[in-house]
Amino acid sequence: MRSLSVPEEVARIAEDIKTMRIRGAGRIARAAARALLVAAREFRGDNLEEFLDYMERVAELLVSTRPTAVSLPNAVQYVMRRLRKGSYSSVEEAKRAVIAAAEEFIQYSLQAVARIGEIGARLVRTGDRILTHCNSSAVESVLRTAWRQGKRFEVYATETRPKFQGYITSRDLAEEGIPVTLIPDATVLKVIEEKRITKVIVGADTVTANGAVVNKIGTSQIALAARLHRIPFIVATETYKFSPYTVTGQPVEIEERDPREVLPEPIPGIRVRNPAFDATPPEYIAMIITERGIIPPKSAALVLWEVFGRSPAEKQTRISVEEDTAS
Ligand code: RUB
Repeated sequence: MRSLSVPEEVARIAEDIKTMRIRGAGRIARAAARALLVAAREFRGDNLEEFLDYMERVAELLVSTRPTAVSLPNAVQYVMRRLRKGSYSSVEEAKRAVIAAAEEFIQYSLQAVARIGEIGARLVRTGDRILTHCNSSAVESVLRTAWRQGKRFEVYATETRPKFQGYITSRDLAEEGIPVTLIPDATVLKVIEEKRITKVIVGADTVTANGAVVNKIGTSQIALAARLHRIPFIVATETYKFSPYTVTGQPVEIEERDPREVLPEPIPGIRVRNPAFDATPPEYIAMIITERGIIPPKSAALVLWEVFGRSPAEKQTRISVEEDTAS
């Protein structure tokens, strides 16, 4: 473990991603790009080698904050690849490359979420009863766009234990005027049966090369319930959540979070498991809405080819952070 001094805002972003004050795969990616931008902007010195080494270490720090959402390393690699590929005569020039790439990524990401909204809204019909899980900006974009187009439907949002992101979804949708019902996670099958849910739409943290979707824990159970009742299970996700690492067979690491999120006070003799994500196999997924269009999950490899080309997935190492407000 090597330690690293970074500007306060960079340390705060890293900490906020770790502690989930910044959460959701898209937001995490944009925050990481922003952190690289700030790190570059605030770098003091004129030694190019030092700057390049420093940026690599900031990149490693950011990637080590949460393991599952591939949007994080993809955002970081997007910026860092630009830096690595260029040839610079000064630190200022190299800084400009980082800043431009980070701004470009953030802009692309925001536009992608809006585009997913437009494309996904075409699938929403008046009279739909849509079930969603956790809190996804991409899903919210679909629902908000459809609602603003005048379609009238209702949403069932799971609480999403143990961190209750379903409350964020419920509040956001209610603010838009969309009728929303908050339900405990364990009621999904009953609600699907009783309320005759017409579609499930969820977001993604990672899409693998074979079209499996890694999303908030509980997603795969909902997919099973949807399959049982022949309801389309739909995923809304930006293409930077497709994982180039899985092309070479690297498994997706499922984050195991603090047991205290489940059981705040330990009880002797009781063990707690708290995996934060699970994988839904492609067979259970009707379609994936991306900013480039709607694809069947089996076409995930084609998206990866189109978005990432042949570039080999680079492995990141972990380092610890030391806040240095003076830098
Ligand atoms: C969030 C989660 C979301 C995806 C997609 O998990 O699983 O469904 O990240 O979200 P956590 P978005 O709260 O643990 O980060 O569409 O906003 O990227």
